[in-house]
Amino acid sequence: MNKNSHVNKWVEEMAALTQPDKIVWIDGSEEQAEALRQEAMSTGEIIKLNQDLLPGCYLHRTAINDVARVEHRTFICTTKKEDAGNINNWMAPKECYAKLEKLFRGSMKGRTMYVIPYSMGIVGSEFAKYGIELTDSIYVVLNMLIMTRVGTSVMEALGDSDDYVKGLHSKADLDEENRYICHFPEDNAIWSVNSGYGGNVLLGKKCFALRIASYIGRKEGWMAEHMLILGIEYPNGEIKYISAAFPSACGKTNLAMLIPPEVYANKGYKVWCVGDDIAWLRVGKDGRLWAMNPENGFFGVAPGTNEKSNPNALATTMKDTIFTNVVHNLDNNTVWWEGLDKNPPKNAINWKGEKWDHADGSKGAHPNSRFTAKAINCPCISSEFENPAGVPITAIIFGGRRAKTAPLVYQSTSWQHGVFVGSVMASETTAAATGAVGVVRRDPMAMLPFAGYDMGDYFAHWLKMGEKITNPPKIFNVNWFRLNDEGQFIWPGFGENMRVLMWILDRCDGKADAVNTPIGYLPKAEDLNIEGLDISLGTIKELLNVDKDLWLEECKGIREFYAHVGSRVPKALYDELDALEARLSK
Ligand code: GTP
Ligand code: SPV
Ligand code: MN
Repeated sequence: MNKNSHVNKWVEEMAALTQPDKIVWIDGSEEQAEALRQEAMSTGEIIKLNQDLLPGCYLHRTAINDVARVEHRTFICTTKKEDAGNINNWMAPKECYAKLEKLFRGSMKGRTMYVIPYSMGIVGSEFAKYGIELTDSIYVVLNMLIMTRVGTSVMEALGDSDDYVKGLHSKADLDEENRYICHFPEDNAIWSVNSGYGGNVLLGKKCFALRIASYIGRKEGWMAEHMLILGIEYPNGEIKYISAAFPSACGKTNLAMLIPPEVYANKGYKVWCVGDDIAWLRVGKDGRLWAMNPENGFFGVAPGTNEKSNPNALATTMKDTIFTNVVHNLDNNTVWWEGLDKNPPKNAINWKGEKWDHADGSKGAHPNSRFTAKAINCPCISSEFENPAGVPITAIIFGGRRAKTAPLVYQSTSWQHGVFVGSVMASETTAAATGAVGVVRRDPMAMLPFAGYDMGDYFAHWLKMGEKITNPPKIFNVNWFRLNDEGQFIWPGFGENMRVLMWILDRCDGKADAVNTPIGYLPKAEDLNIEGLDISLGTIKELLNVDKDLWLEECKGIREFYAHVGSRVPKALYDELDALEARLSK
């Protein structure tokens, strides 16, 4: 089917290892996709949902021990251990290949190997990067068809080149004890075995577009970040773009698709989504930082998505969507999840495939259940979504889930200080990865599980990028998740977050005032627009409170974290830490 001898040779080698019964090349056509859906339905791998209510939509359930990314089984395999750094799990490439070859040997016997040529970015464009994923899972094929640009056009764009990411995936027997997600940045290769869950197996996403791409980006002078990209349109038609890095399940999809509250909507403000999870950022000829979304769809968290919190995401999932690990409503053959509405279905199957009665108090959908939906089906998709150059970024936002400590918003005082703010981010863990939920951990730039090389070098790369951007975005930090003493969220969040974004853009425009505090610039409480909100000025002051003792404690934690990251943490960041501590101690 193709003329690229590098690709043919590699596919042959991998087939010799995994021994599939047959090999099928994915061409990107609807006919082929439909035939695969039919096959997956016949085996129960996917269930066709009510086509009147949810046209083109299907339900899939993963194995119950395979519902999230497995960070402890994710490896960066560089020749030198130092290059992977202290934060990443490391194995020597030779050792890792040998170990995984045993698991892959014959793993596709009796199965089909699908060859998926895909592009991250617009096929044929300057910044696009190509990958080929070999997989024995139709579910993976169907998801990749939504999440990336797939098919014959990618092979044409690749031509005779061997510059593509070689991804090998097999479900094998889904053995948790032998589950490995391994990256070989020096070989442009990813091997994933014994999982069938999203981030572990849709190799274009976290594995390529973040881990491998961050490694390539460092060499080539650009950045691959765990960031949403959104545009805010002013009543005069001008659009300003923001990118924001929050850890997994901390609100990127929600912010990227936000609906302006009435105070802004009535004046003609609009919000456009360019991306909800990953941004590739480059310095443009104009000296600004430009961001593009390499993906073609959304792999979004289902629970909590509803008509009020994120109507745009909900609308996006009304057609051509694969739902994973949600509740199956047997009465009308649709889906449900916690937080969709207050009417859990009576006649239902839970994410484990069992008859489910919500009255027993158990969750029907897995907390990390997801929808895979096409970006073009999103009502607020940006007109720049398909622009290969991306969009110019005015502000970068970092944020996480912090019950106390971090205020609603603050601004860094320089690029270097902003990089410091990003590097010390911390957040409570969520269901997006296996392990304990709700534990505060450092998650620099929301990249802790995704940097493809040493974290200290990664910080240095951020600082170096700052030197190249003559007109850099301003850097901010937000926290939508502050809790009161009763454990409730103080800030209403979701669409109301636009009020904070407007202060941020006003700051970038030199239009808003600020208070200079030890941690950075904070809004004056009166300067946040709370018109139409049932919230007092006193509450805003509480949200903006900076507790010096908590922050001094924080500094200790940061010092420990930097020590753990290791010797490559740039001195400039230690200078920032010393200066912060000095300001707090005054
Ligand atoms: P990944 O896809 O894992 O990278 O997650 P994400 O960062 O895109 O997070 P998402 O927008 O899917 O939100 C995750 C959860 O946080 C959902 O249950 C949301 O309902 C909830 N959430 C999002 N934004 C807010 C907010 O502003 N306030 C509160 N309280 N919850 C929010
Ligand atoms: C995340 O966990 O940050 C996700 C979902 O966006 S996954 O694709 O599983 O990584
Ligand atoms: Mn994510």
